[in-house]
Amino acid sequence: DSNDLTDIENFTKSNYTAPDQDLFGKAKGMNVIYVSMESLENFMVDEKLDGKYVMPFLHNLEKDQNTFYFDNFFHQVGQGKTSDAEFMMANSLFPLPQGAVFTQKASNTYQAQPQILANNGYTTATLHGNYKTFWNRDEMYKSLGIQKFFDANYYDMKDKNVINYGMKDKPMLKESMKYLEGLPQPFETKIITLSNHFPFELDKDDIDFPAADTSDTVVNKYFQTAHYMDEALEQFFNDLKKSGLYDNTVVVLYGDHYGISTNHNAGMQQIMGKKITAYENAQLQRVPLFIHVPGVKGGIKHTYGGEVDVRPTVLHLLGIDTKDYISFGSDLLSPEHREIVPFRNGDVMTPKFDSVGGKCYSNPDGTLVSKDNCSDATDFAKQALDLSDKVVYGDLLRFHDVKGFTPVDRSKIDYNSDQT
Ligand code: GP9
Ligand code: MN
Repeated sequence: DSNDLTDIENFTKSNYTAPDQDLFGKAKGMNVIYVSMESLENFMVDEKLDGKYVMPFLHNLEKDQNTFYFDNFFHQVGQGKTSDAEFMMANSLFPLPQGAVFTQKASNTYQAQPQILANNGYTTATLHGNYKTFWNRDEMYKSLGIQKFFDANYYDMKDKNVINYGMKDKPMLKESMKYLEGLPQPFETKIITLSNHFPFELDKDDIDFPAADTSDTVVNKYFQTAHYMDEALEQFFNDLKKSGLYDNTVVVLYGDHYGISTNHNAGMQQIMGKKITAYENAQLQRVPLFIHVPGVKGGIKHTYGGEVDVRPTVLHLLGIDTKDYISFGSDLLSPEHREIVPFRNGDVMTPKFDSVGGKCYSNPDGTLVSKDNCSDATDFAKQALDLSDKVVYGDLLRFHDVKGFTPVDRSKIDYNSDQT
């Protein structure tokens, strides 16, 4: 009810952190392309096999002068996996404790980033080489204000181009260029990659990197699909440069969630050279986040954050104030950014202490310490998750007006008509 909404606004307002004034609006009017990098864990970005980087393109992007790279950035997904990550990026709300919010709460009212940007003259779209009903995307996307959806029907799904869940990353990103070039600017798009998805299958012709040499073939093949994705991303950046889009587009690349589950701890132990304890497994929930902003000096950032923090970060770069929106995350580039990262399972990561499975560890050495050390973080996380769940379960944004924001009219969005 509306009392809940008052509590929620009090909480999110008191946790709002003002943007860095030198960065606010630095990307005003630029296009934005999000790339969801399937199952990519952060350790892979600096990982070598036989003396060669598995992902040389992403590894070099860390040091690109216009790129912010976050190396203490965590996924926060629940059972909705890729779709939960999409939900956080768009709404700065947490996904649900059980099930996928995309399937359970697709007809709620949201004040999502695509609709916020549509209100600012942007065209909004998603491109993905799988069919539009997967994860109920064709329903949820309308509620988020995503105007166009280029799904598998827009791609050449011949046998040679398809594996596992859908289109392979290289042909998919290649074919996506014509759709991106055809969009009215400025646009905000998201491209969801697929090839680096469990169980990490590739056709022989697509393999040009060795498998790792552990006792677990899933872990071993992960190195090959990650390498394939890296080559696909390099090809994509080169195509963006050729098209001219590169110079007026912010590109946000993020790992959607972990790739290797705890079923494969034995193999991971051989990669990491240490036992994968509960504490170490929590450390492995880091995913890479890169934000390339033309003309802006980037850098490697050690700030702790998570997927729920990306919306205010990007909106502030675009010069859009977020004070009046309900956000459970905070701007990663704000000097006041709050470094508490709740996981959907209740674990919490901070620079000094991590709460994992109800135990408190000092970070980064992983020694067990008294729970008092974690209580500020766990209290905050519990409150944030509970209040976010109230928003989603109660569909409370129905009652939340933001001055100047026009809500989505779902009847105006139709993914069955020609999207080009
Ligand atoms: C399917 C793709 C993979 O369309 O997004 O989903 P996941 O299994 O990672 O949630
Ligand atoms: Mn995924």
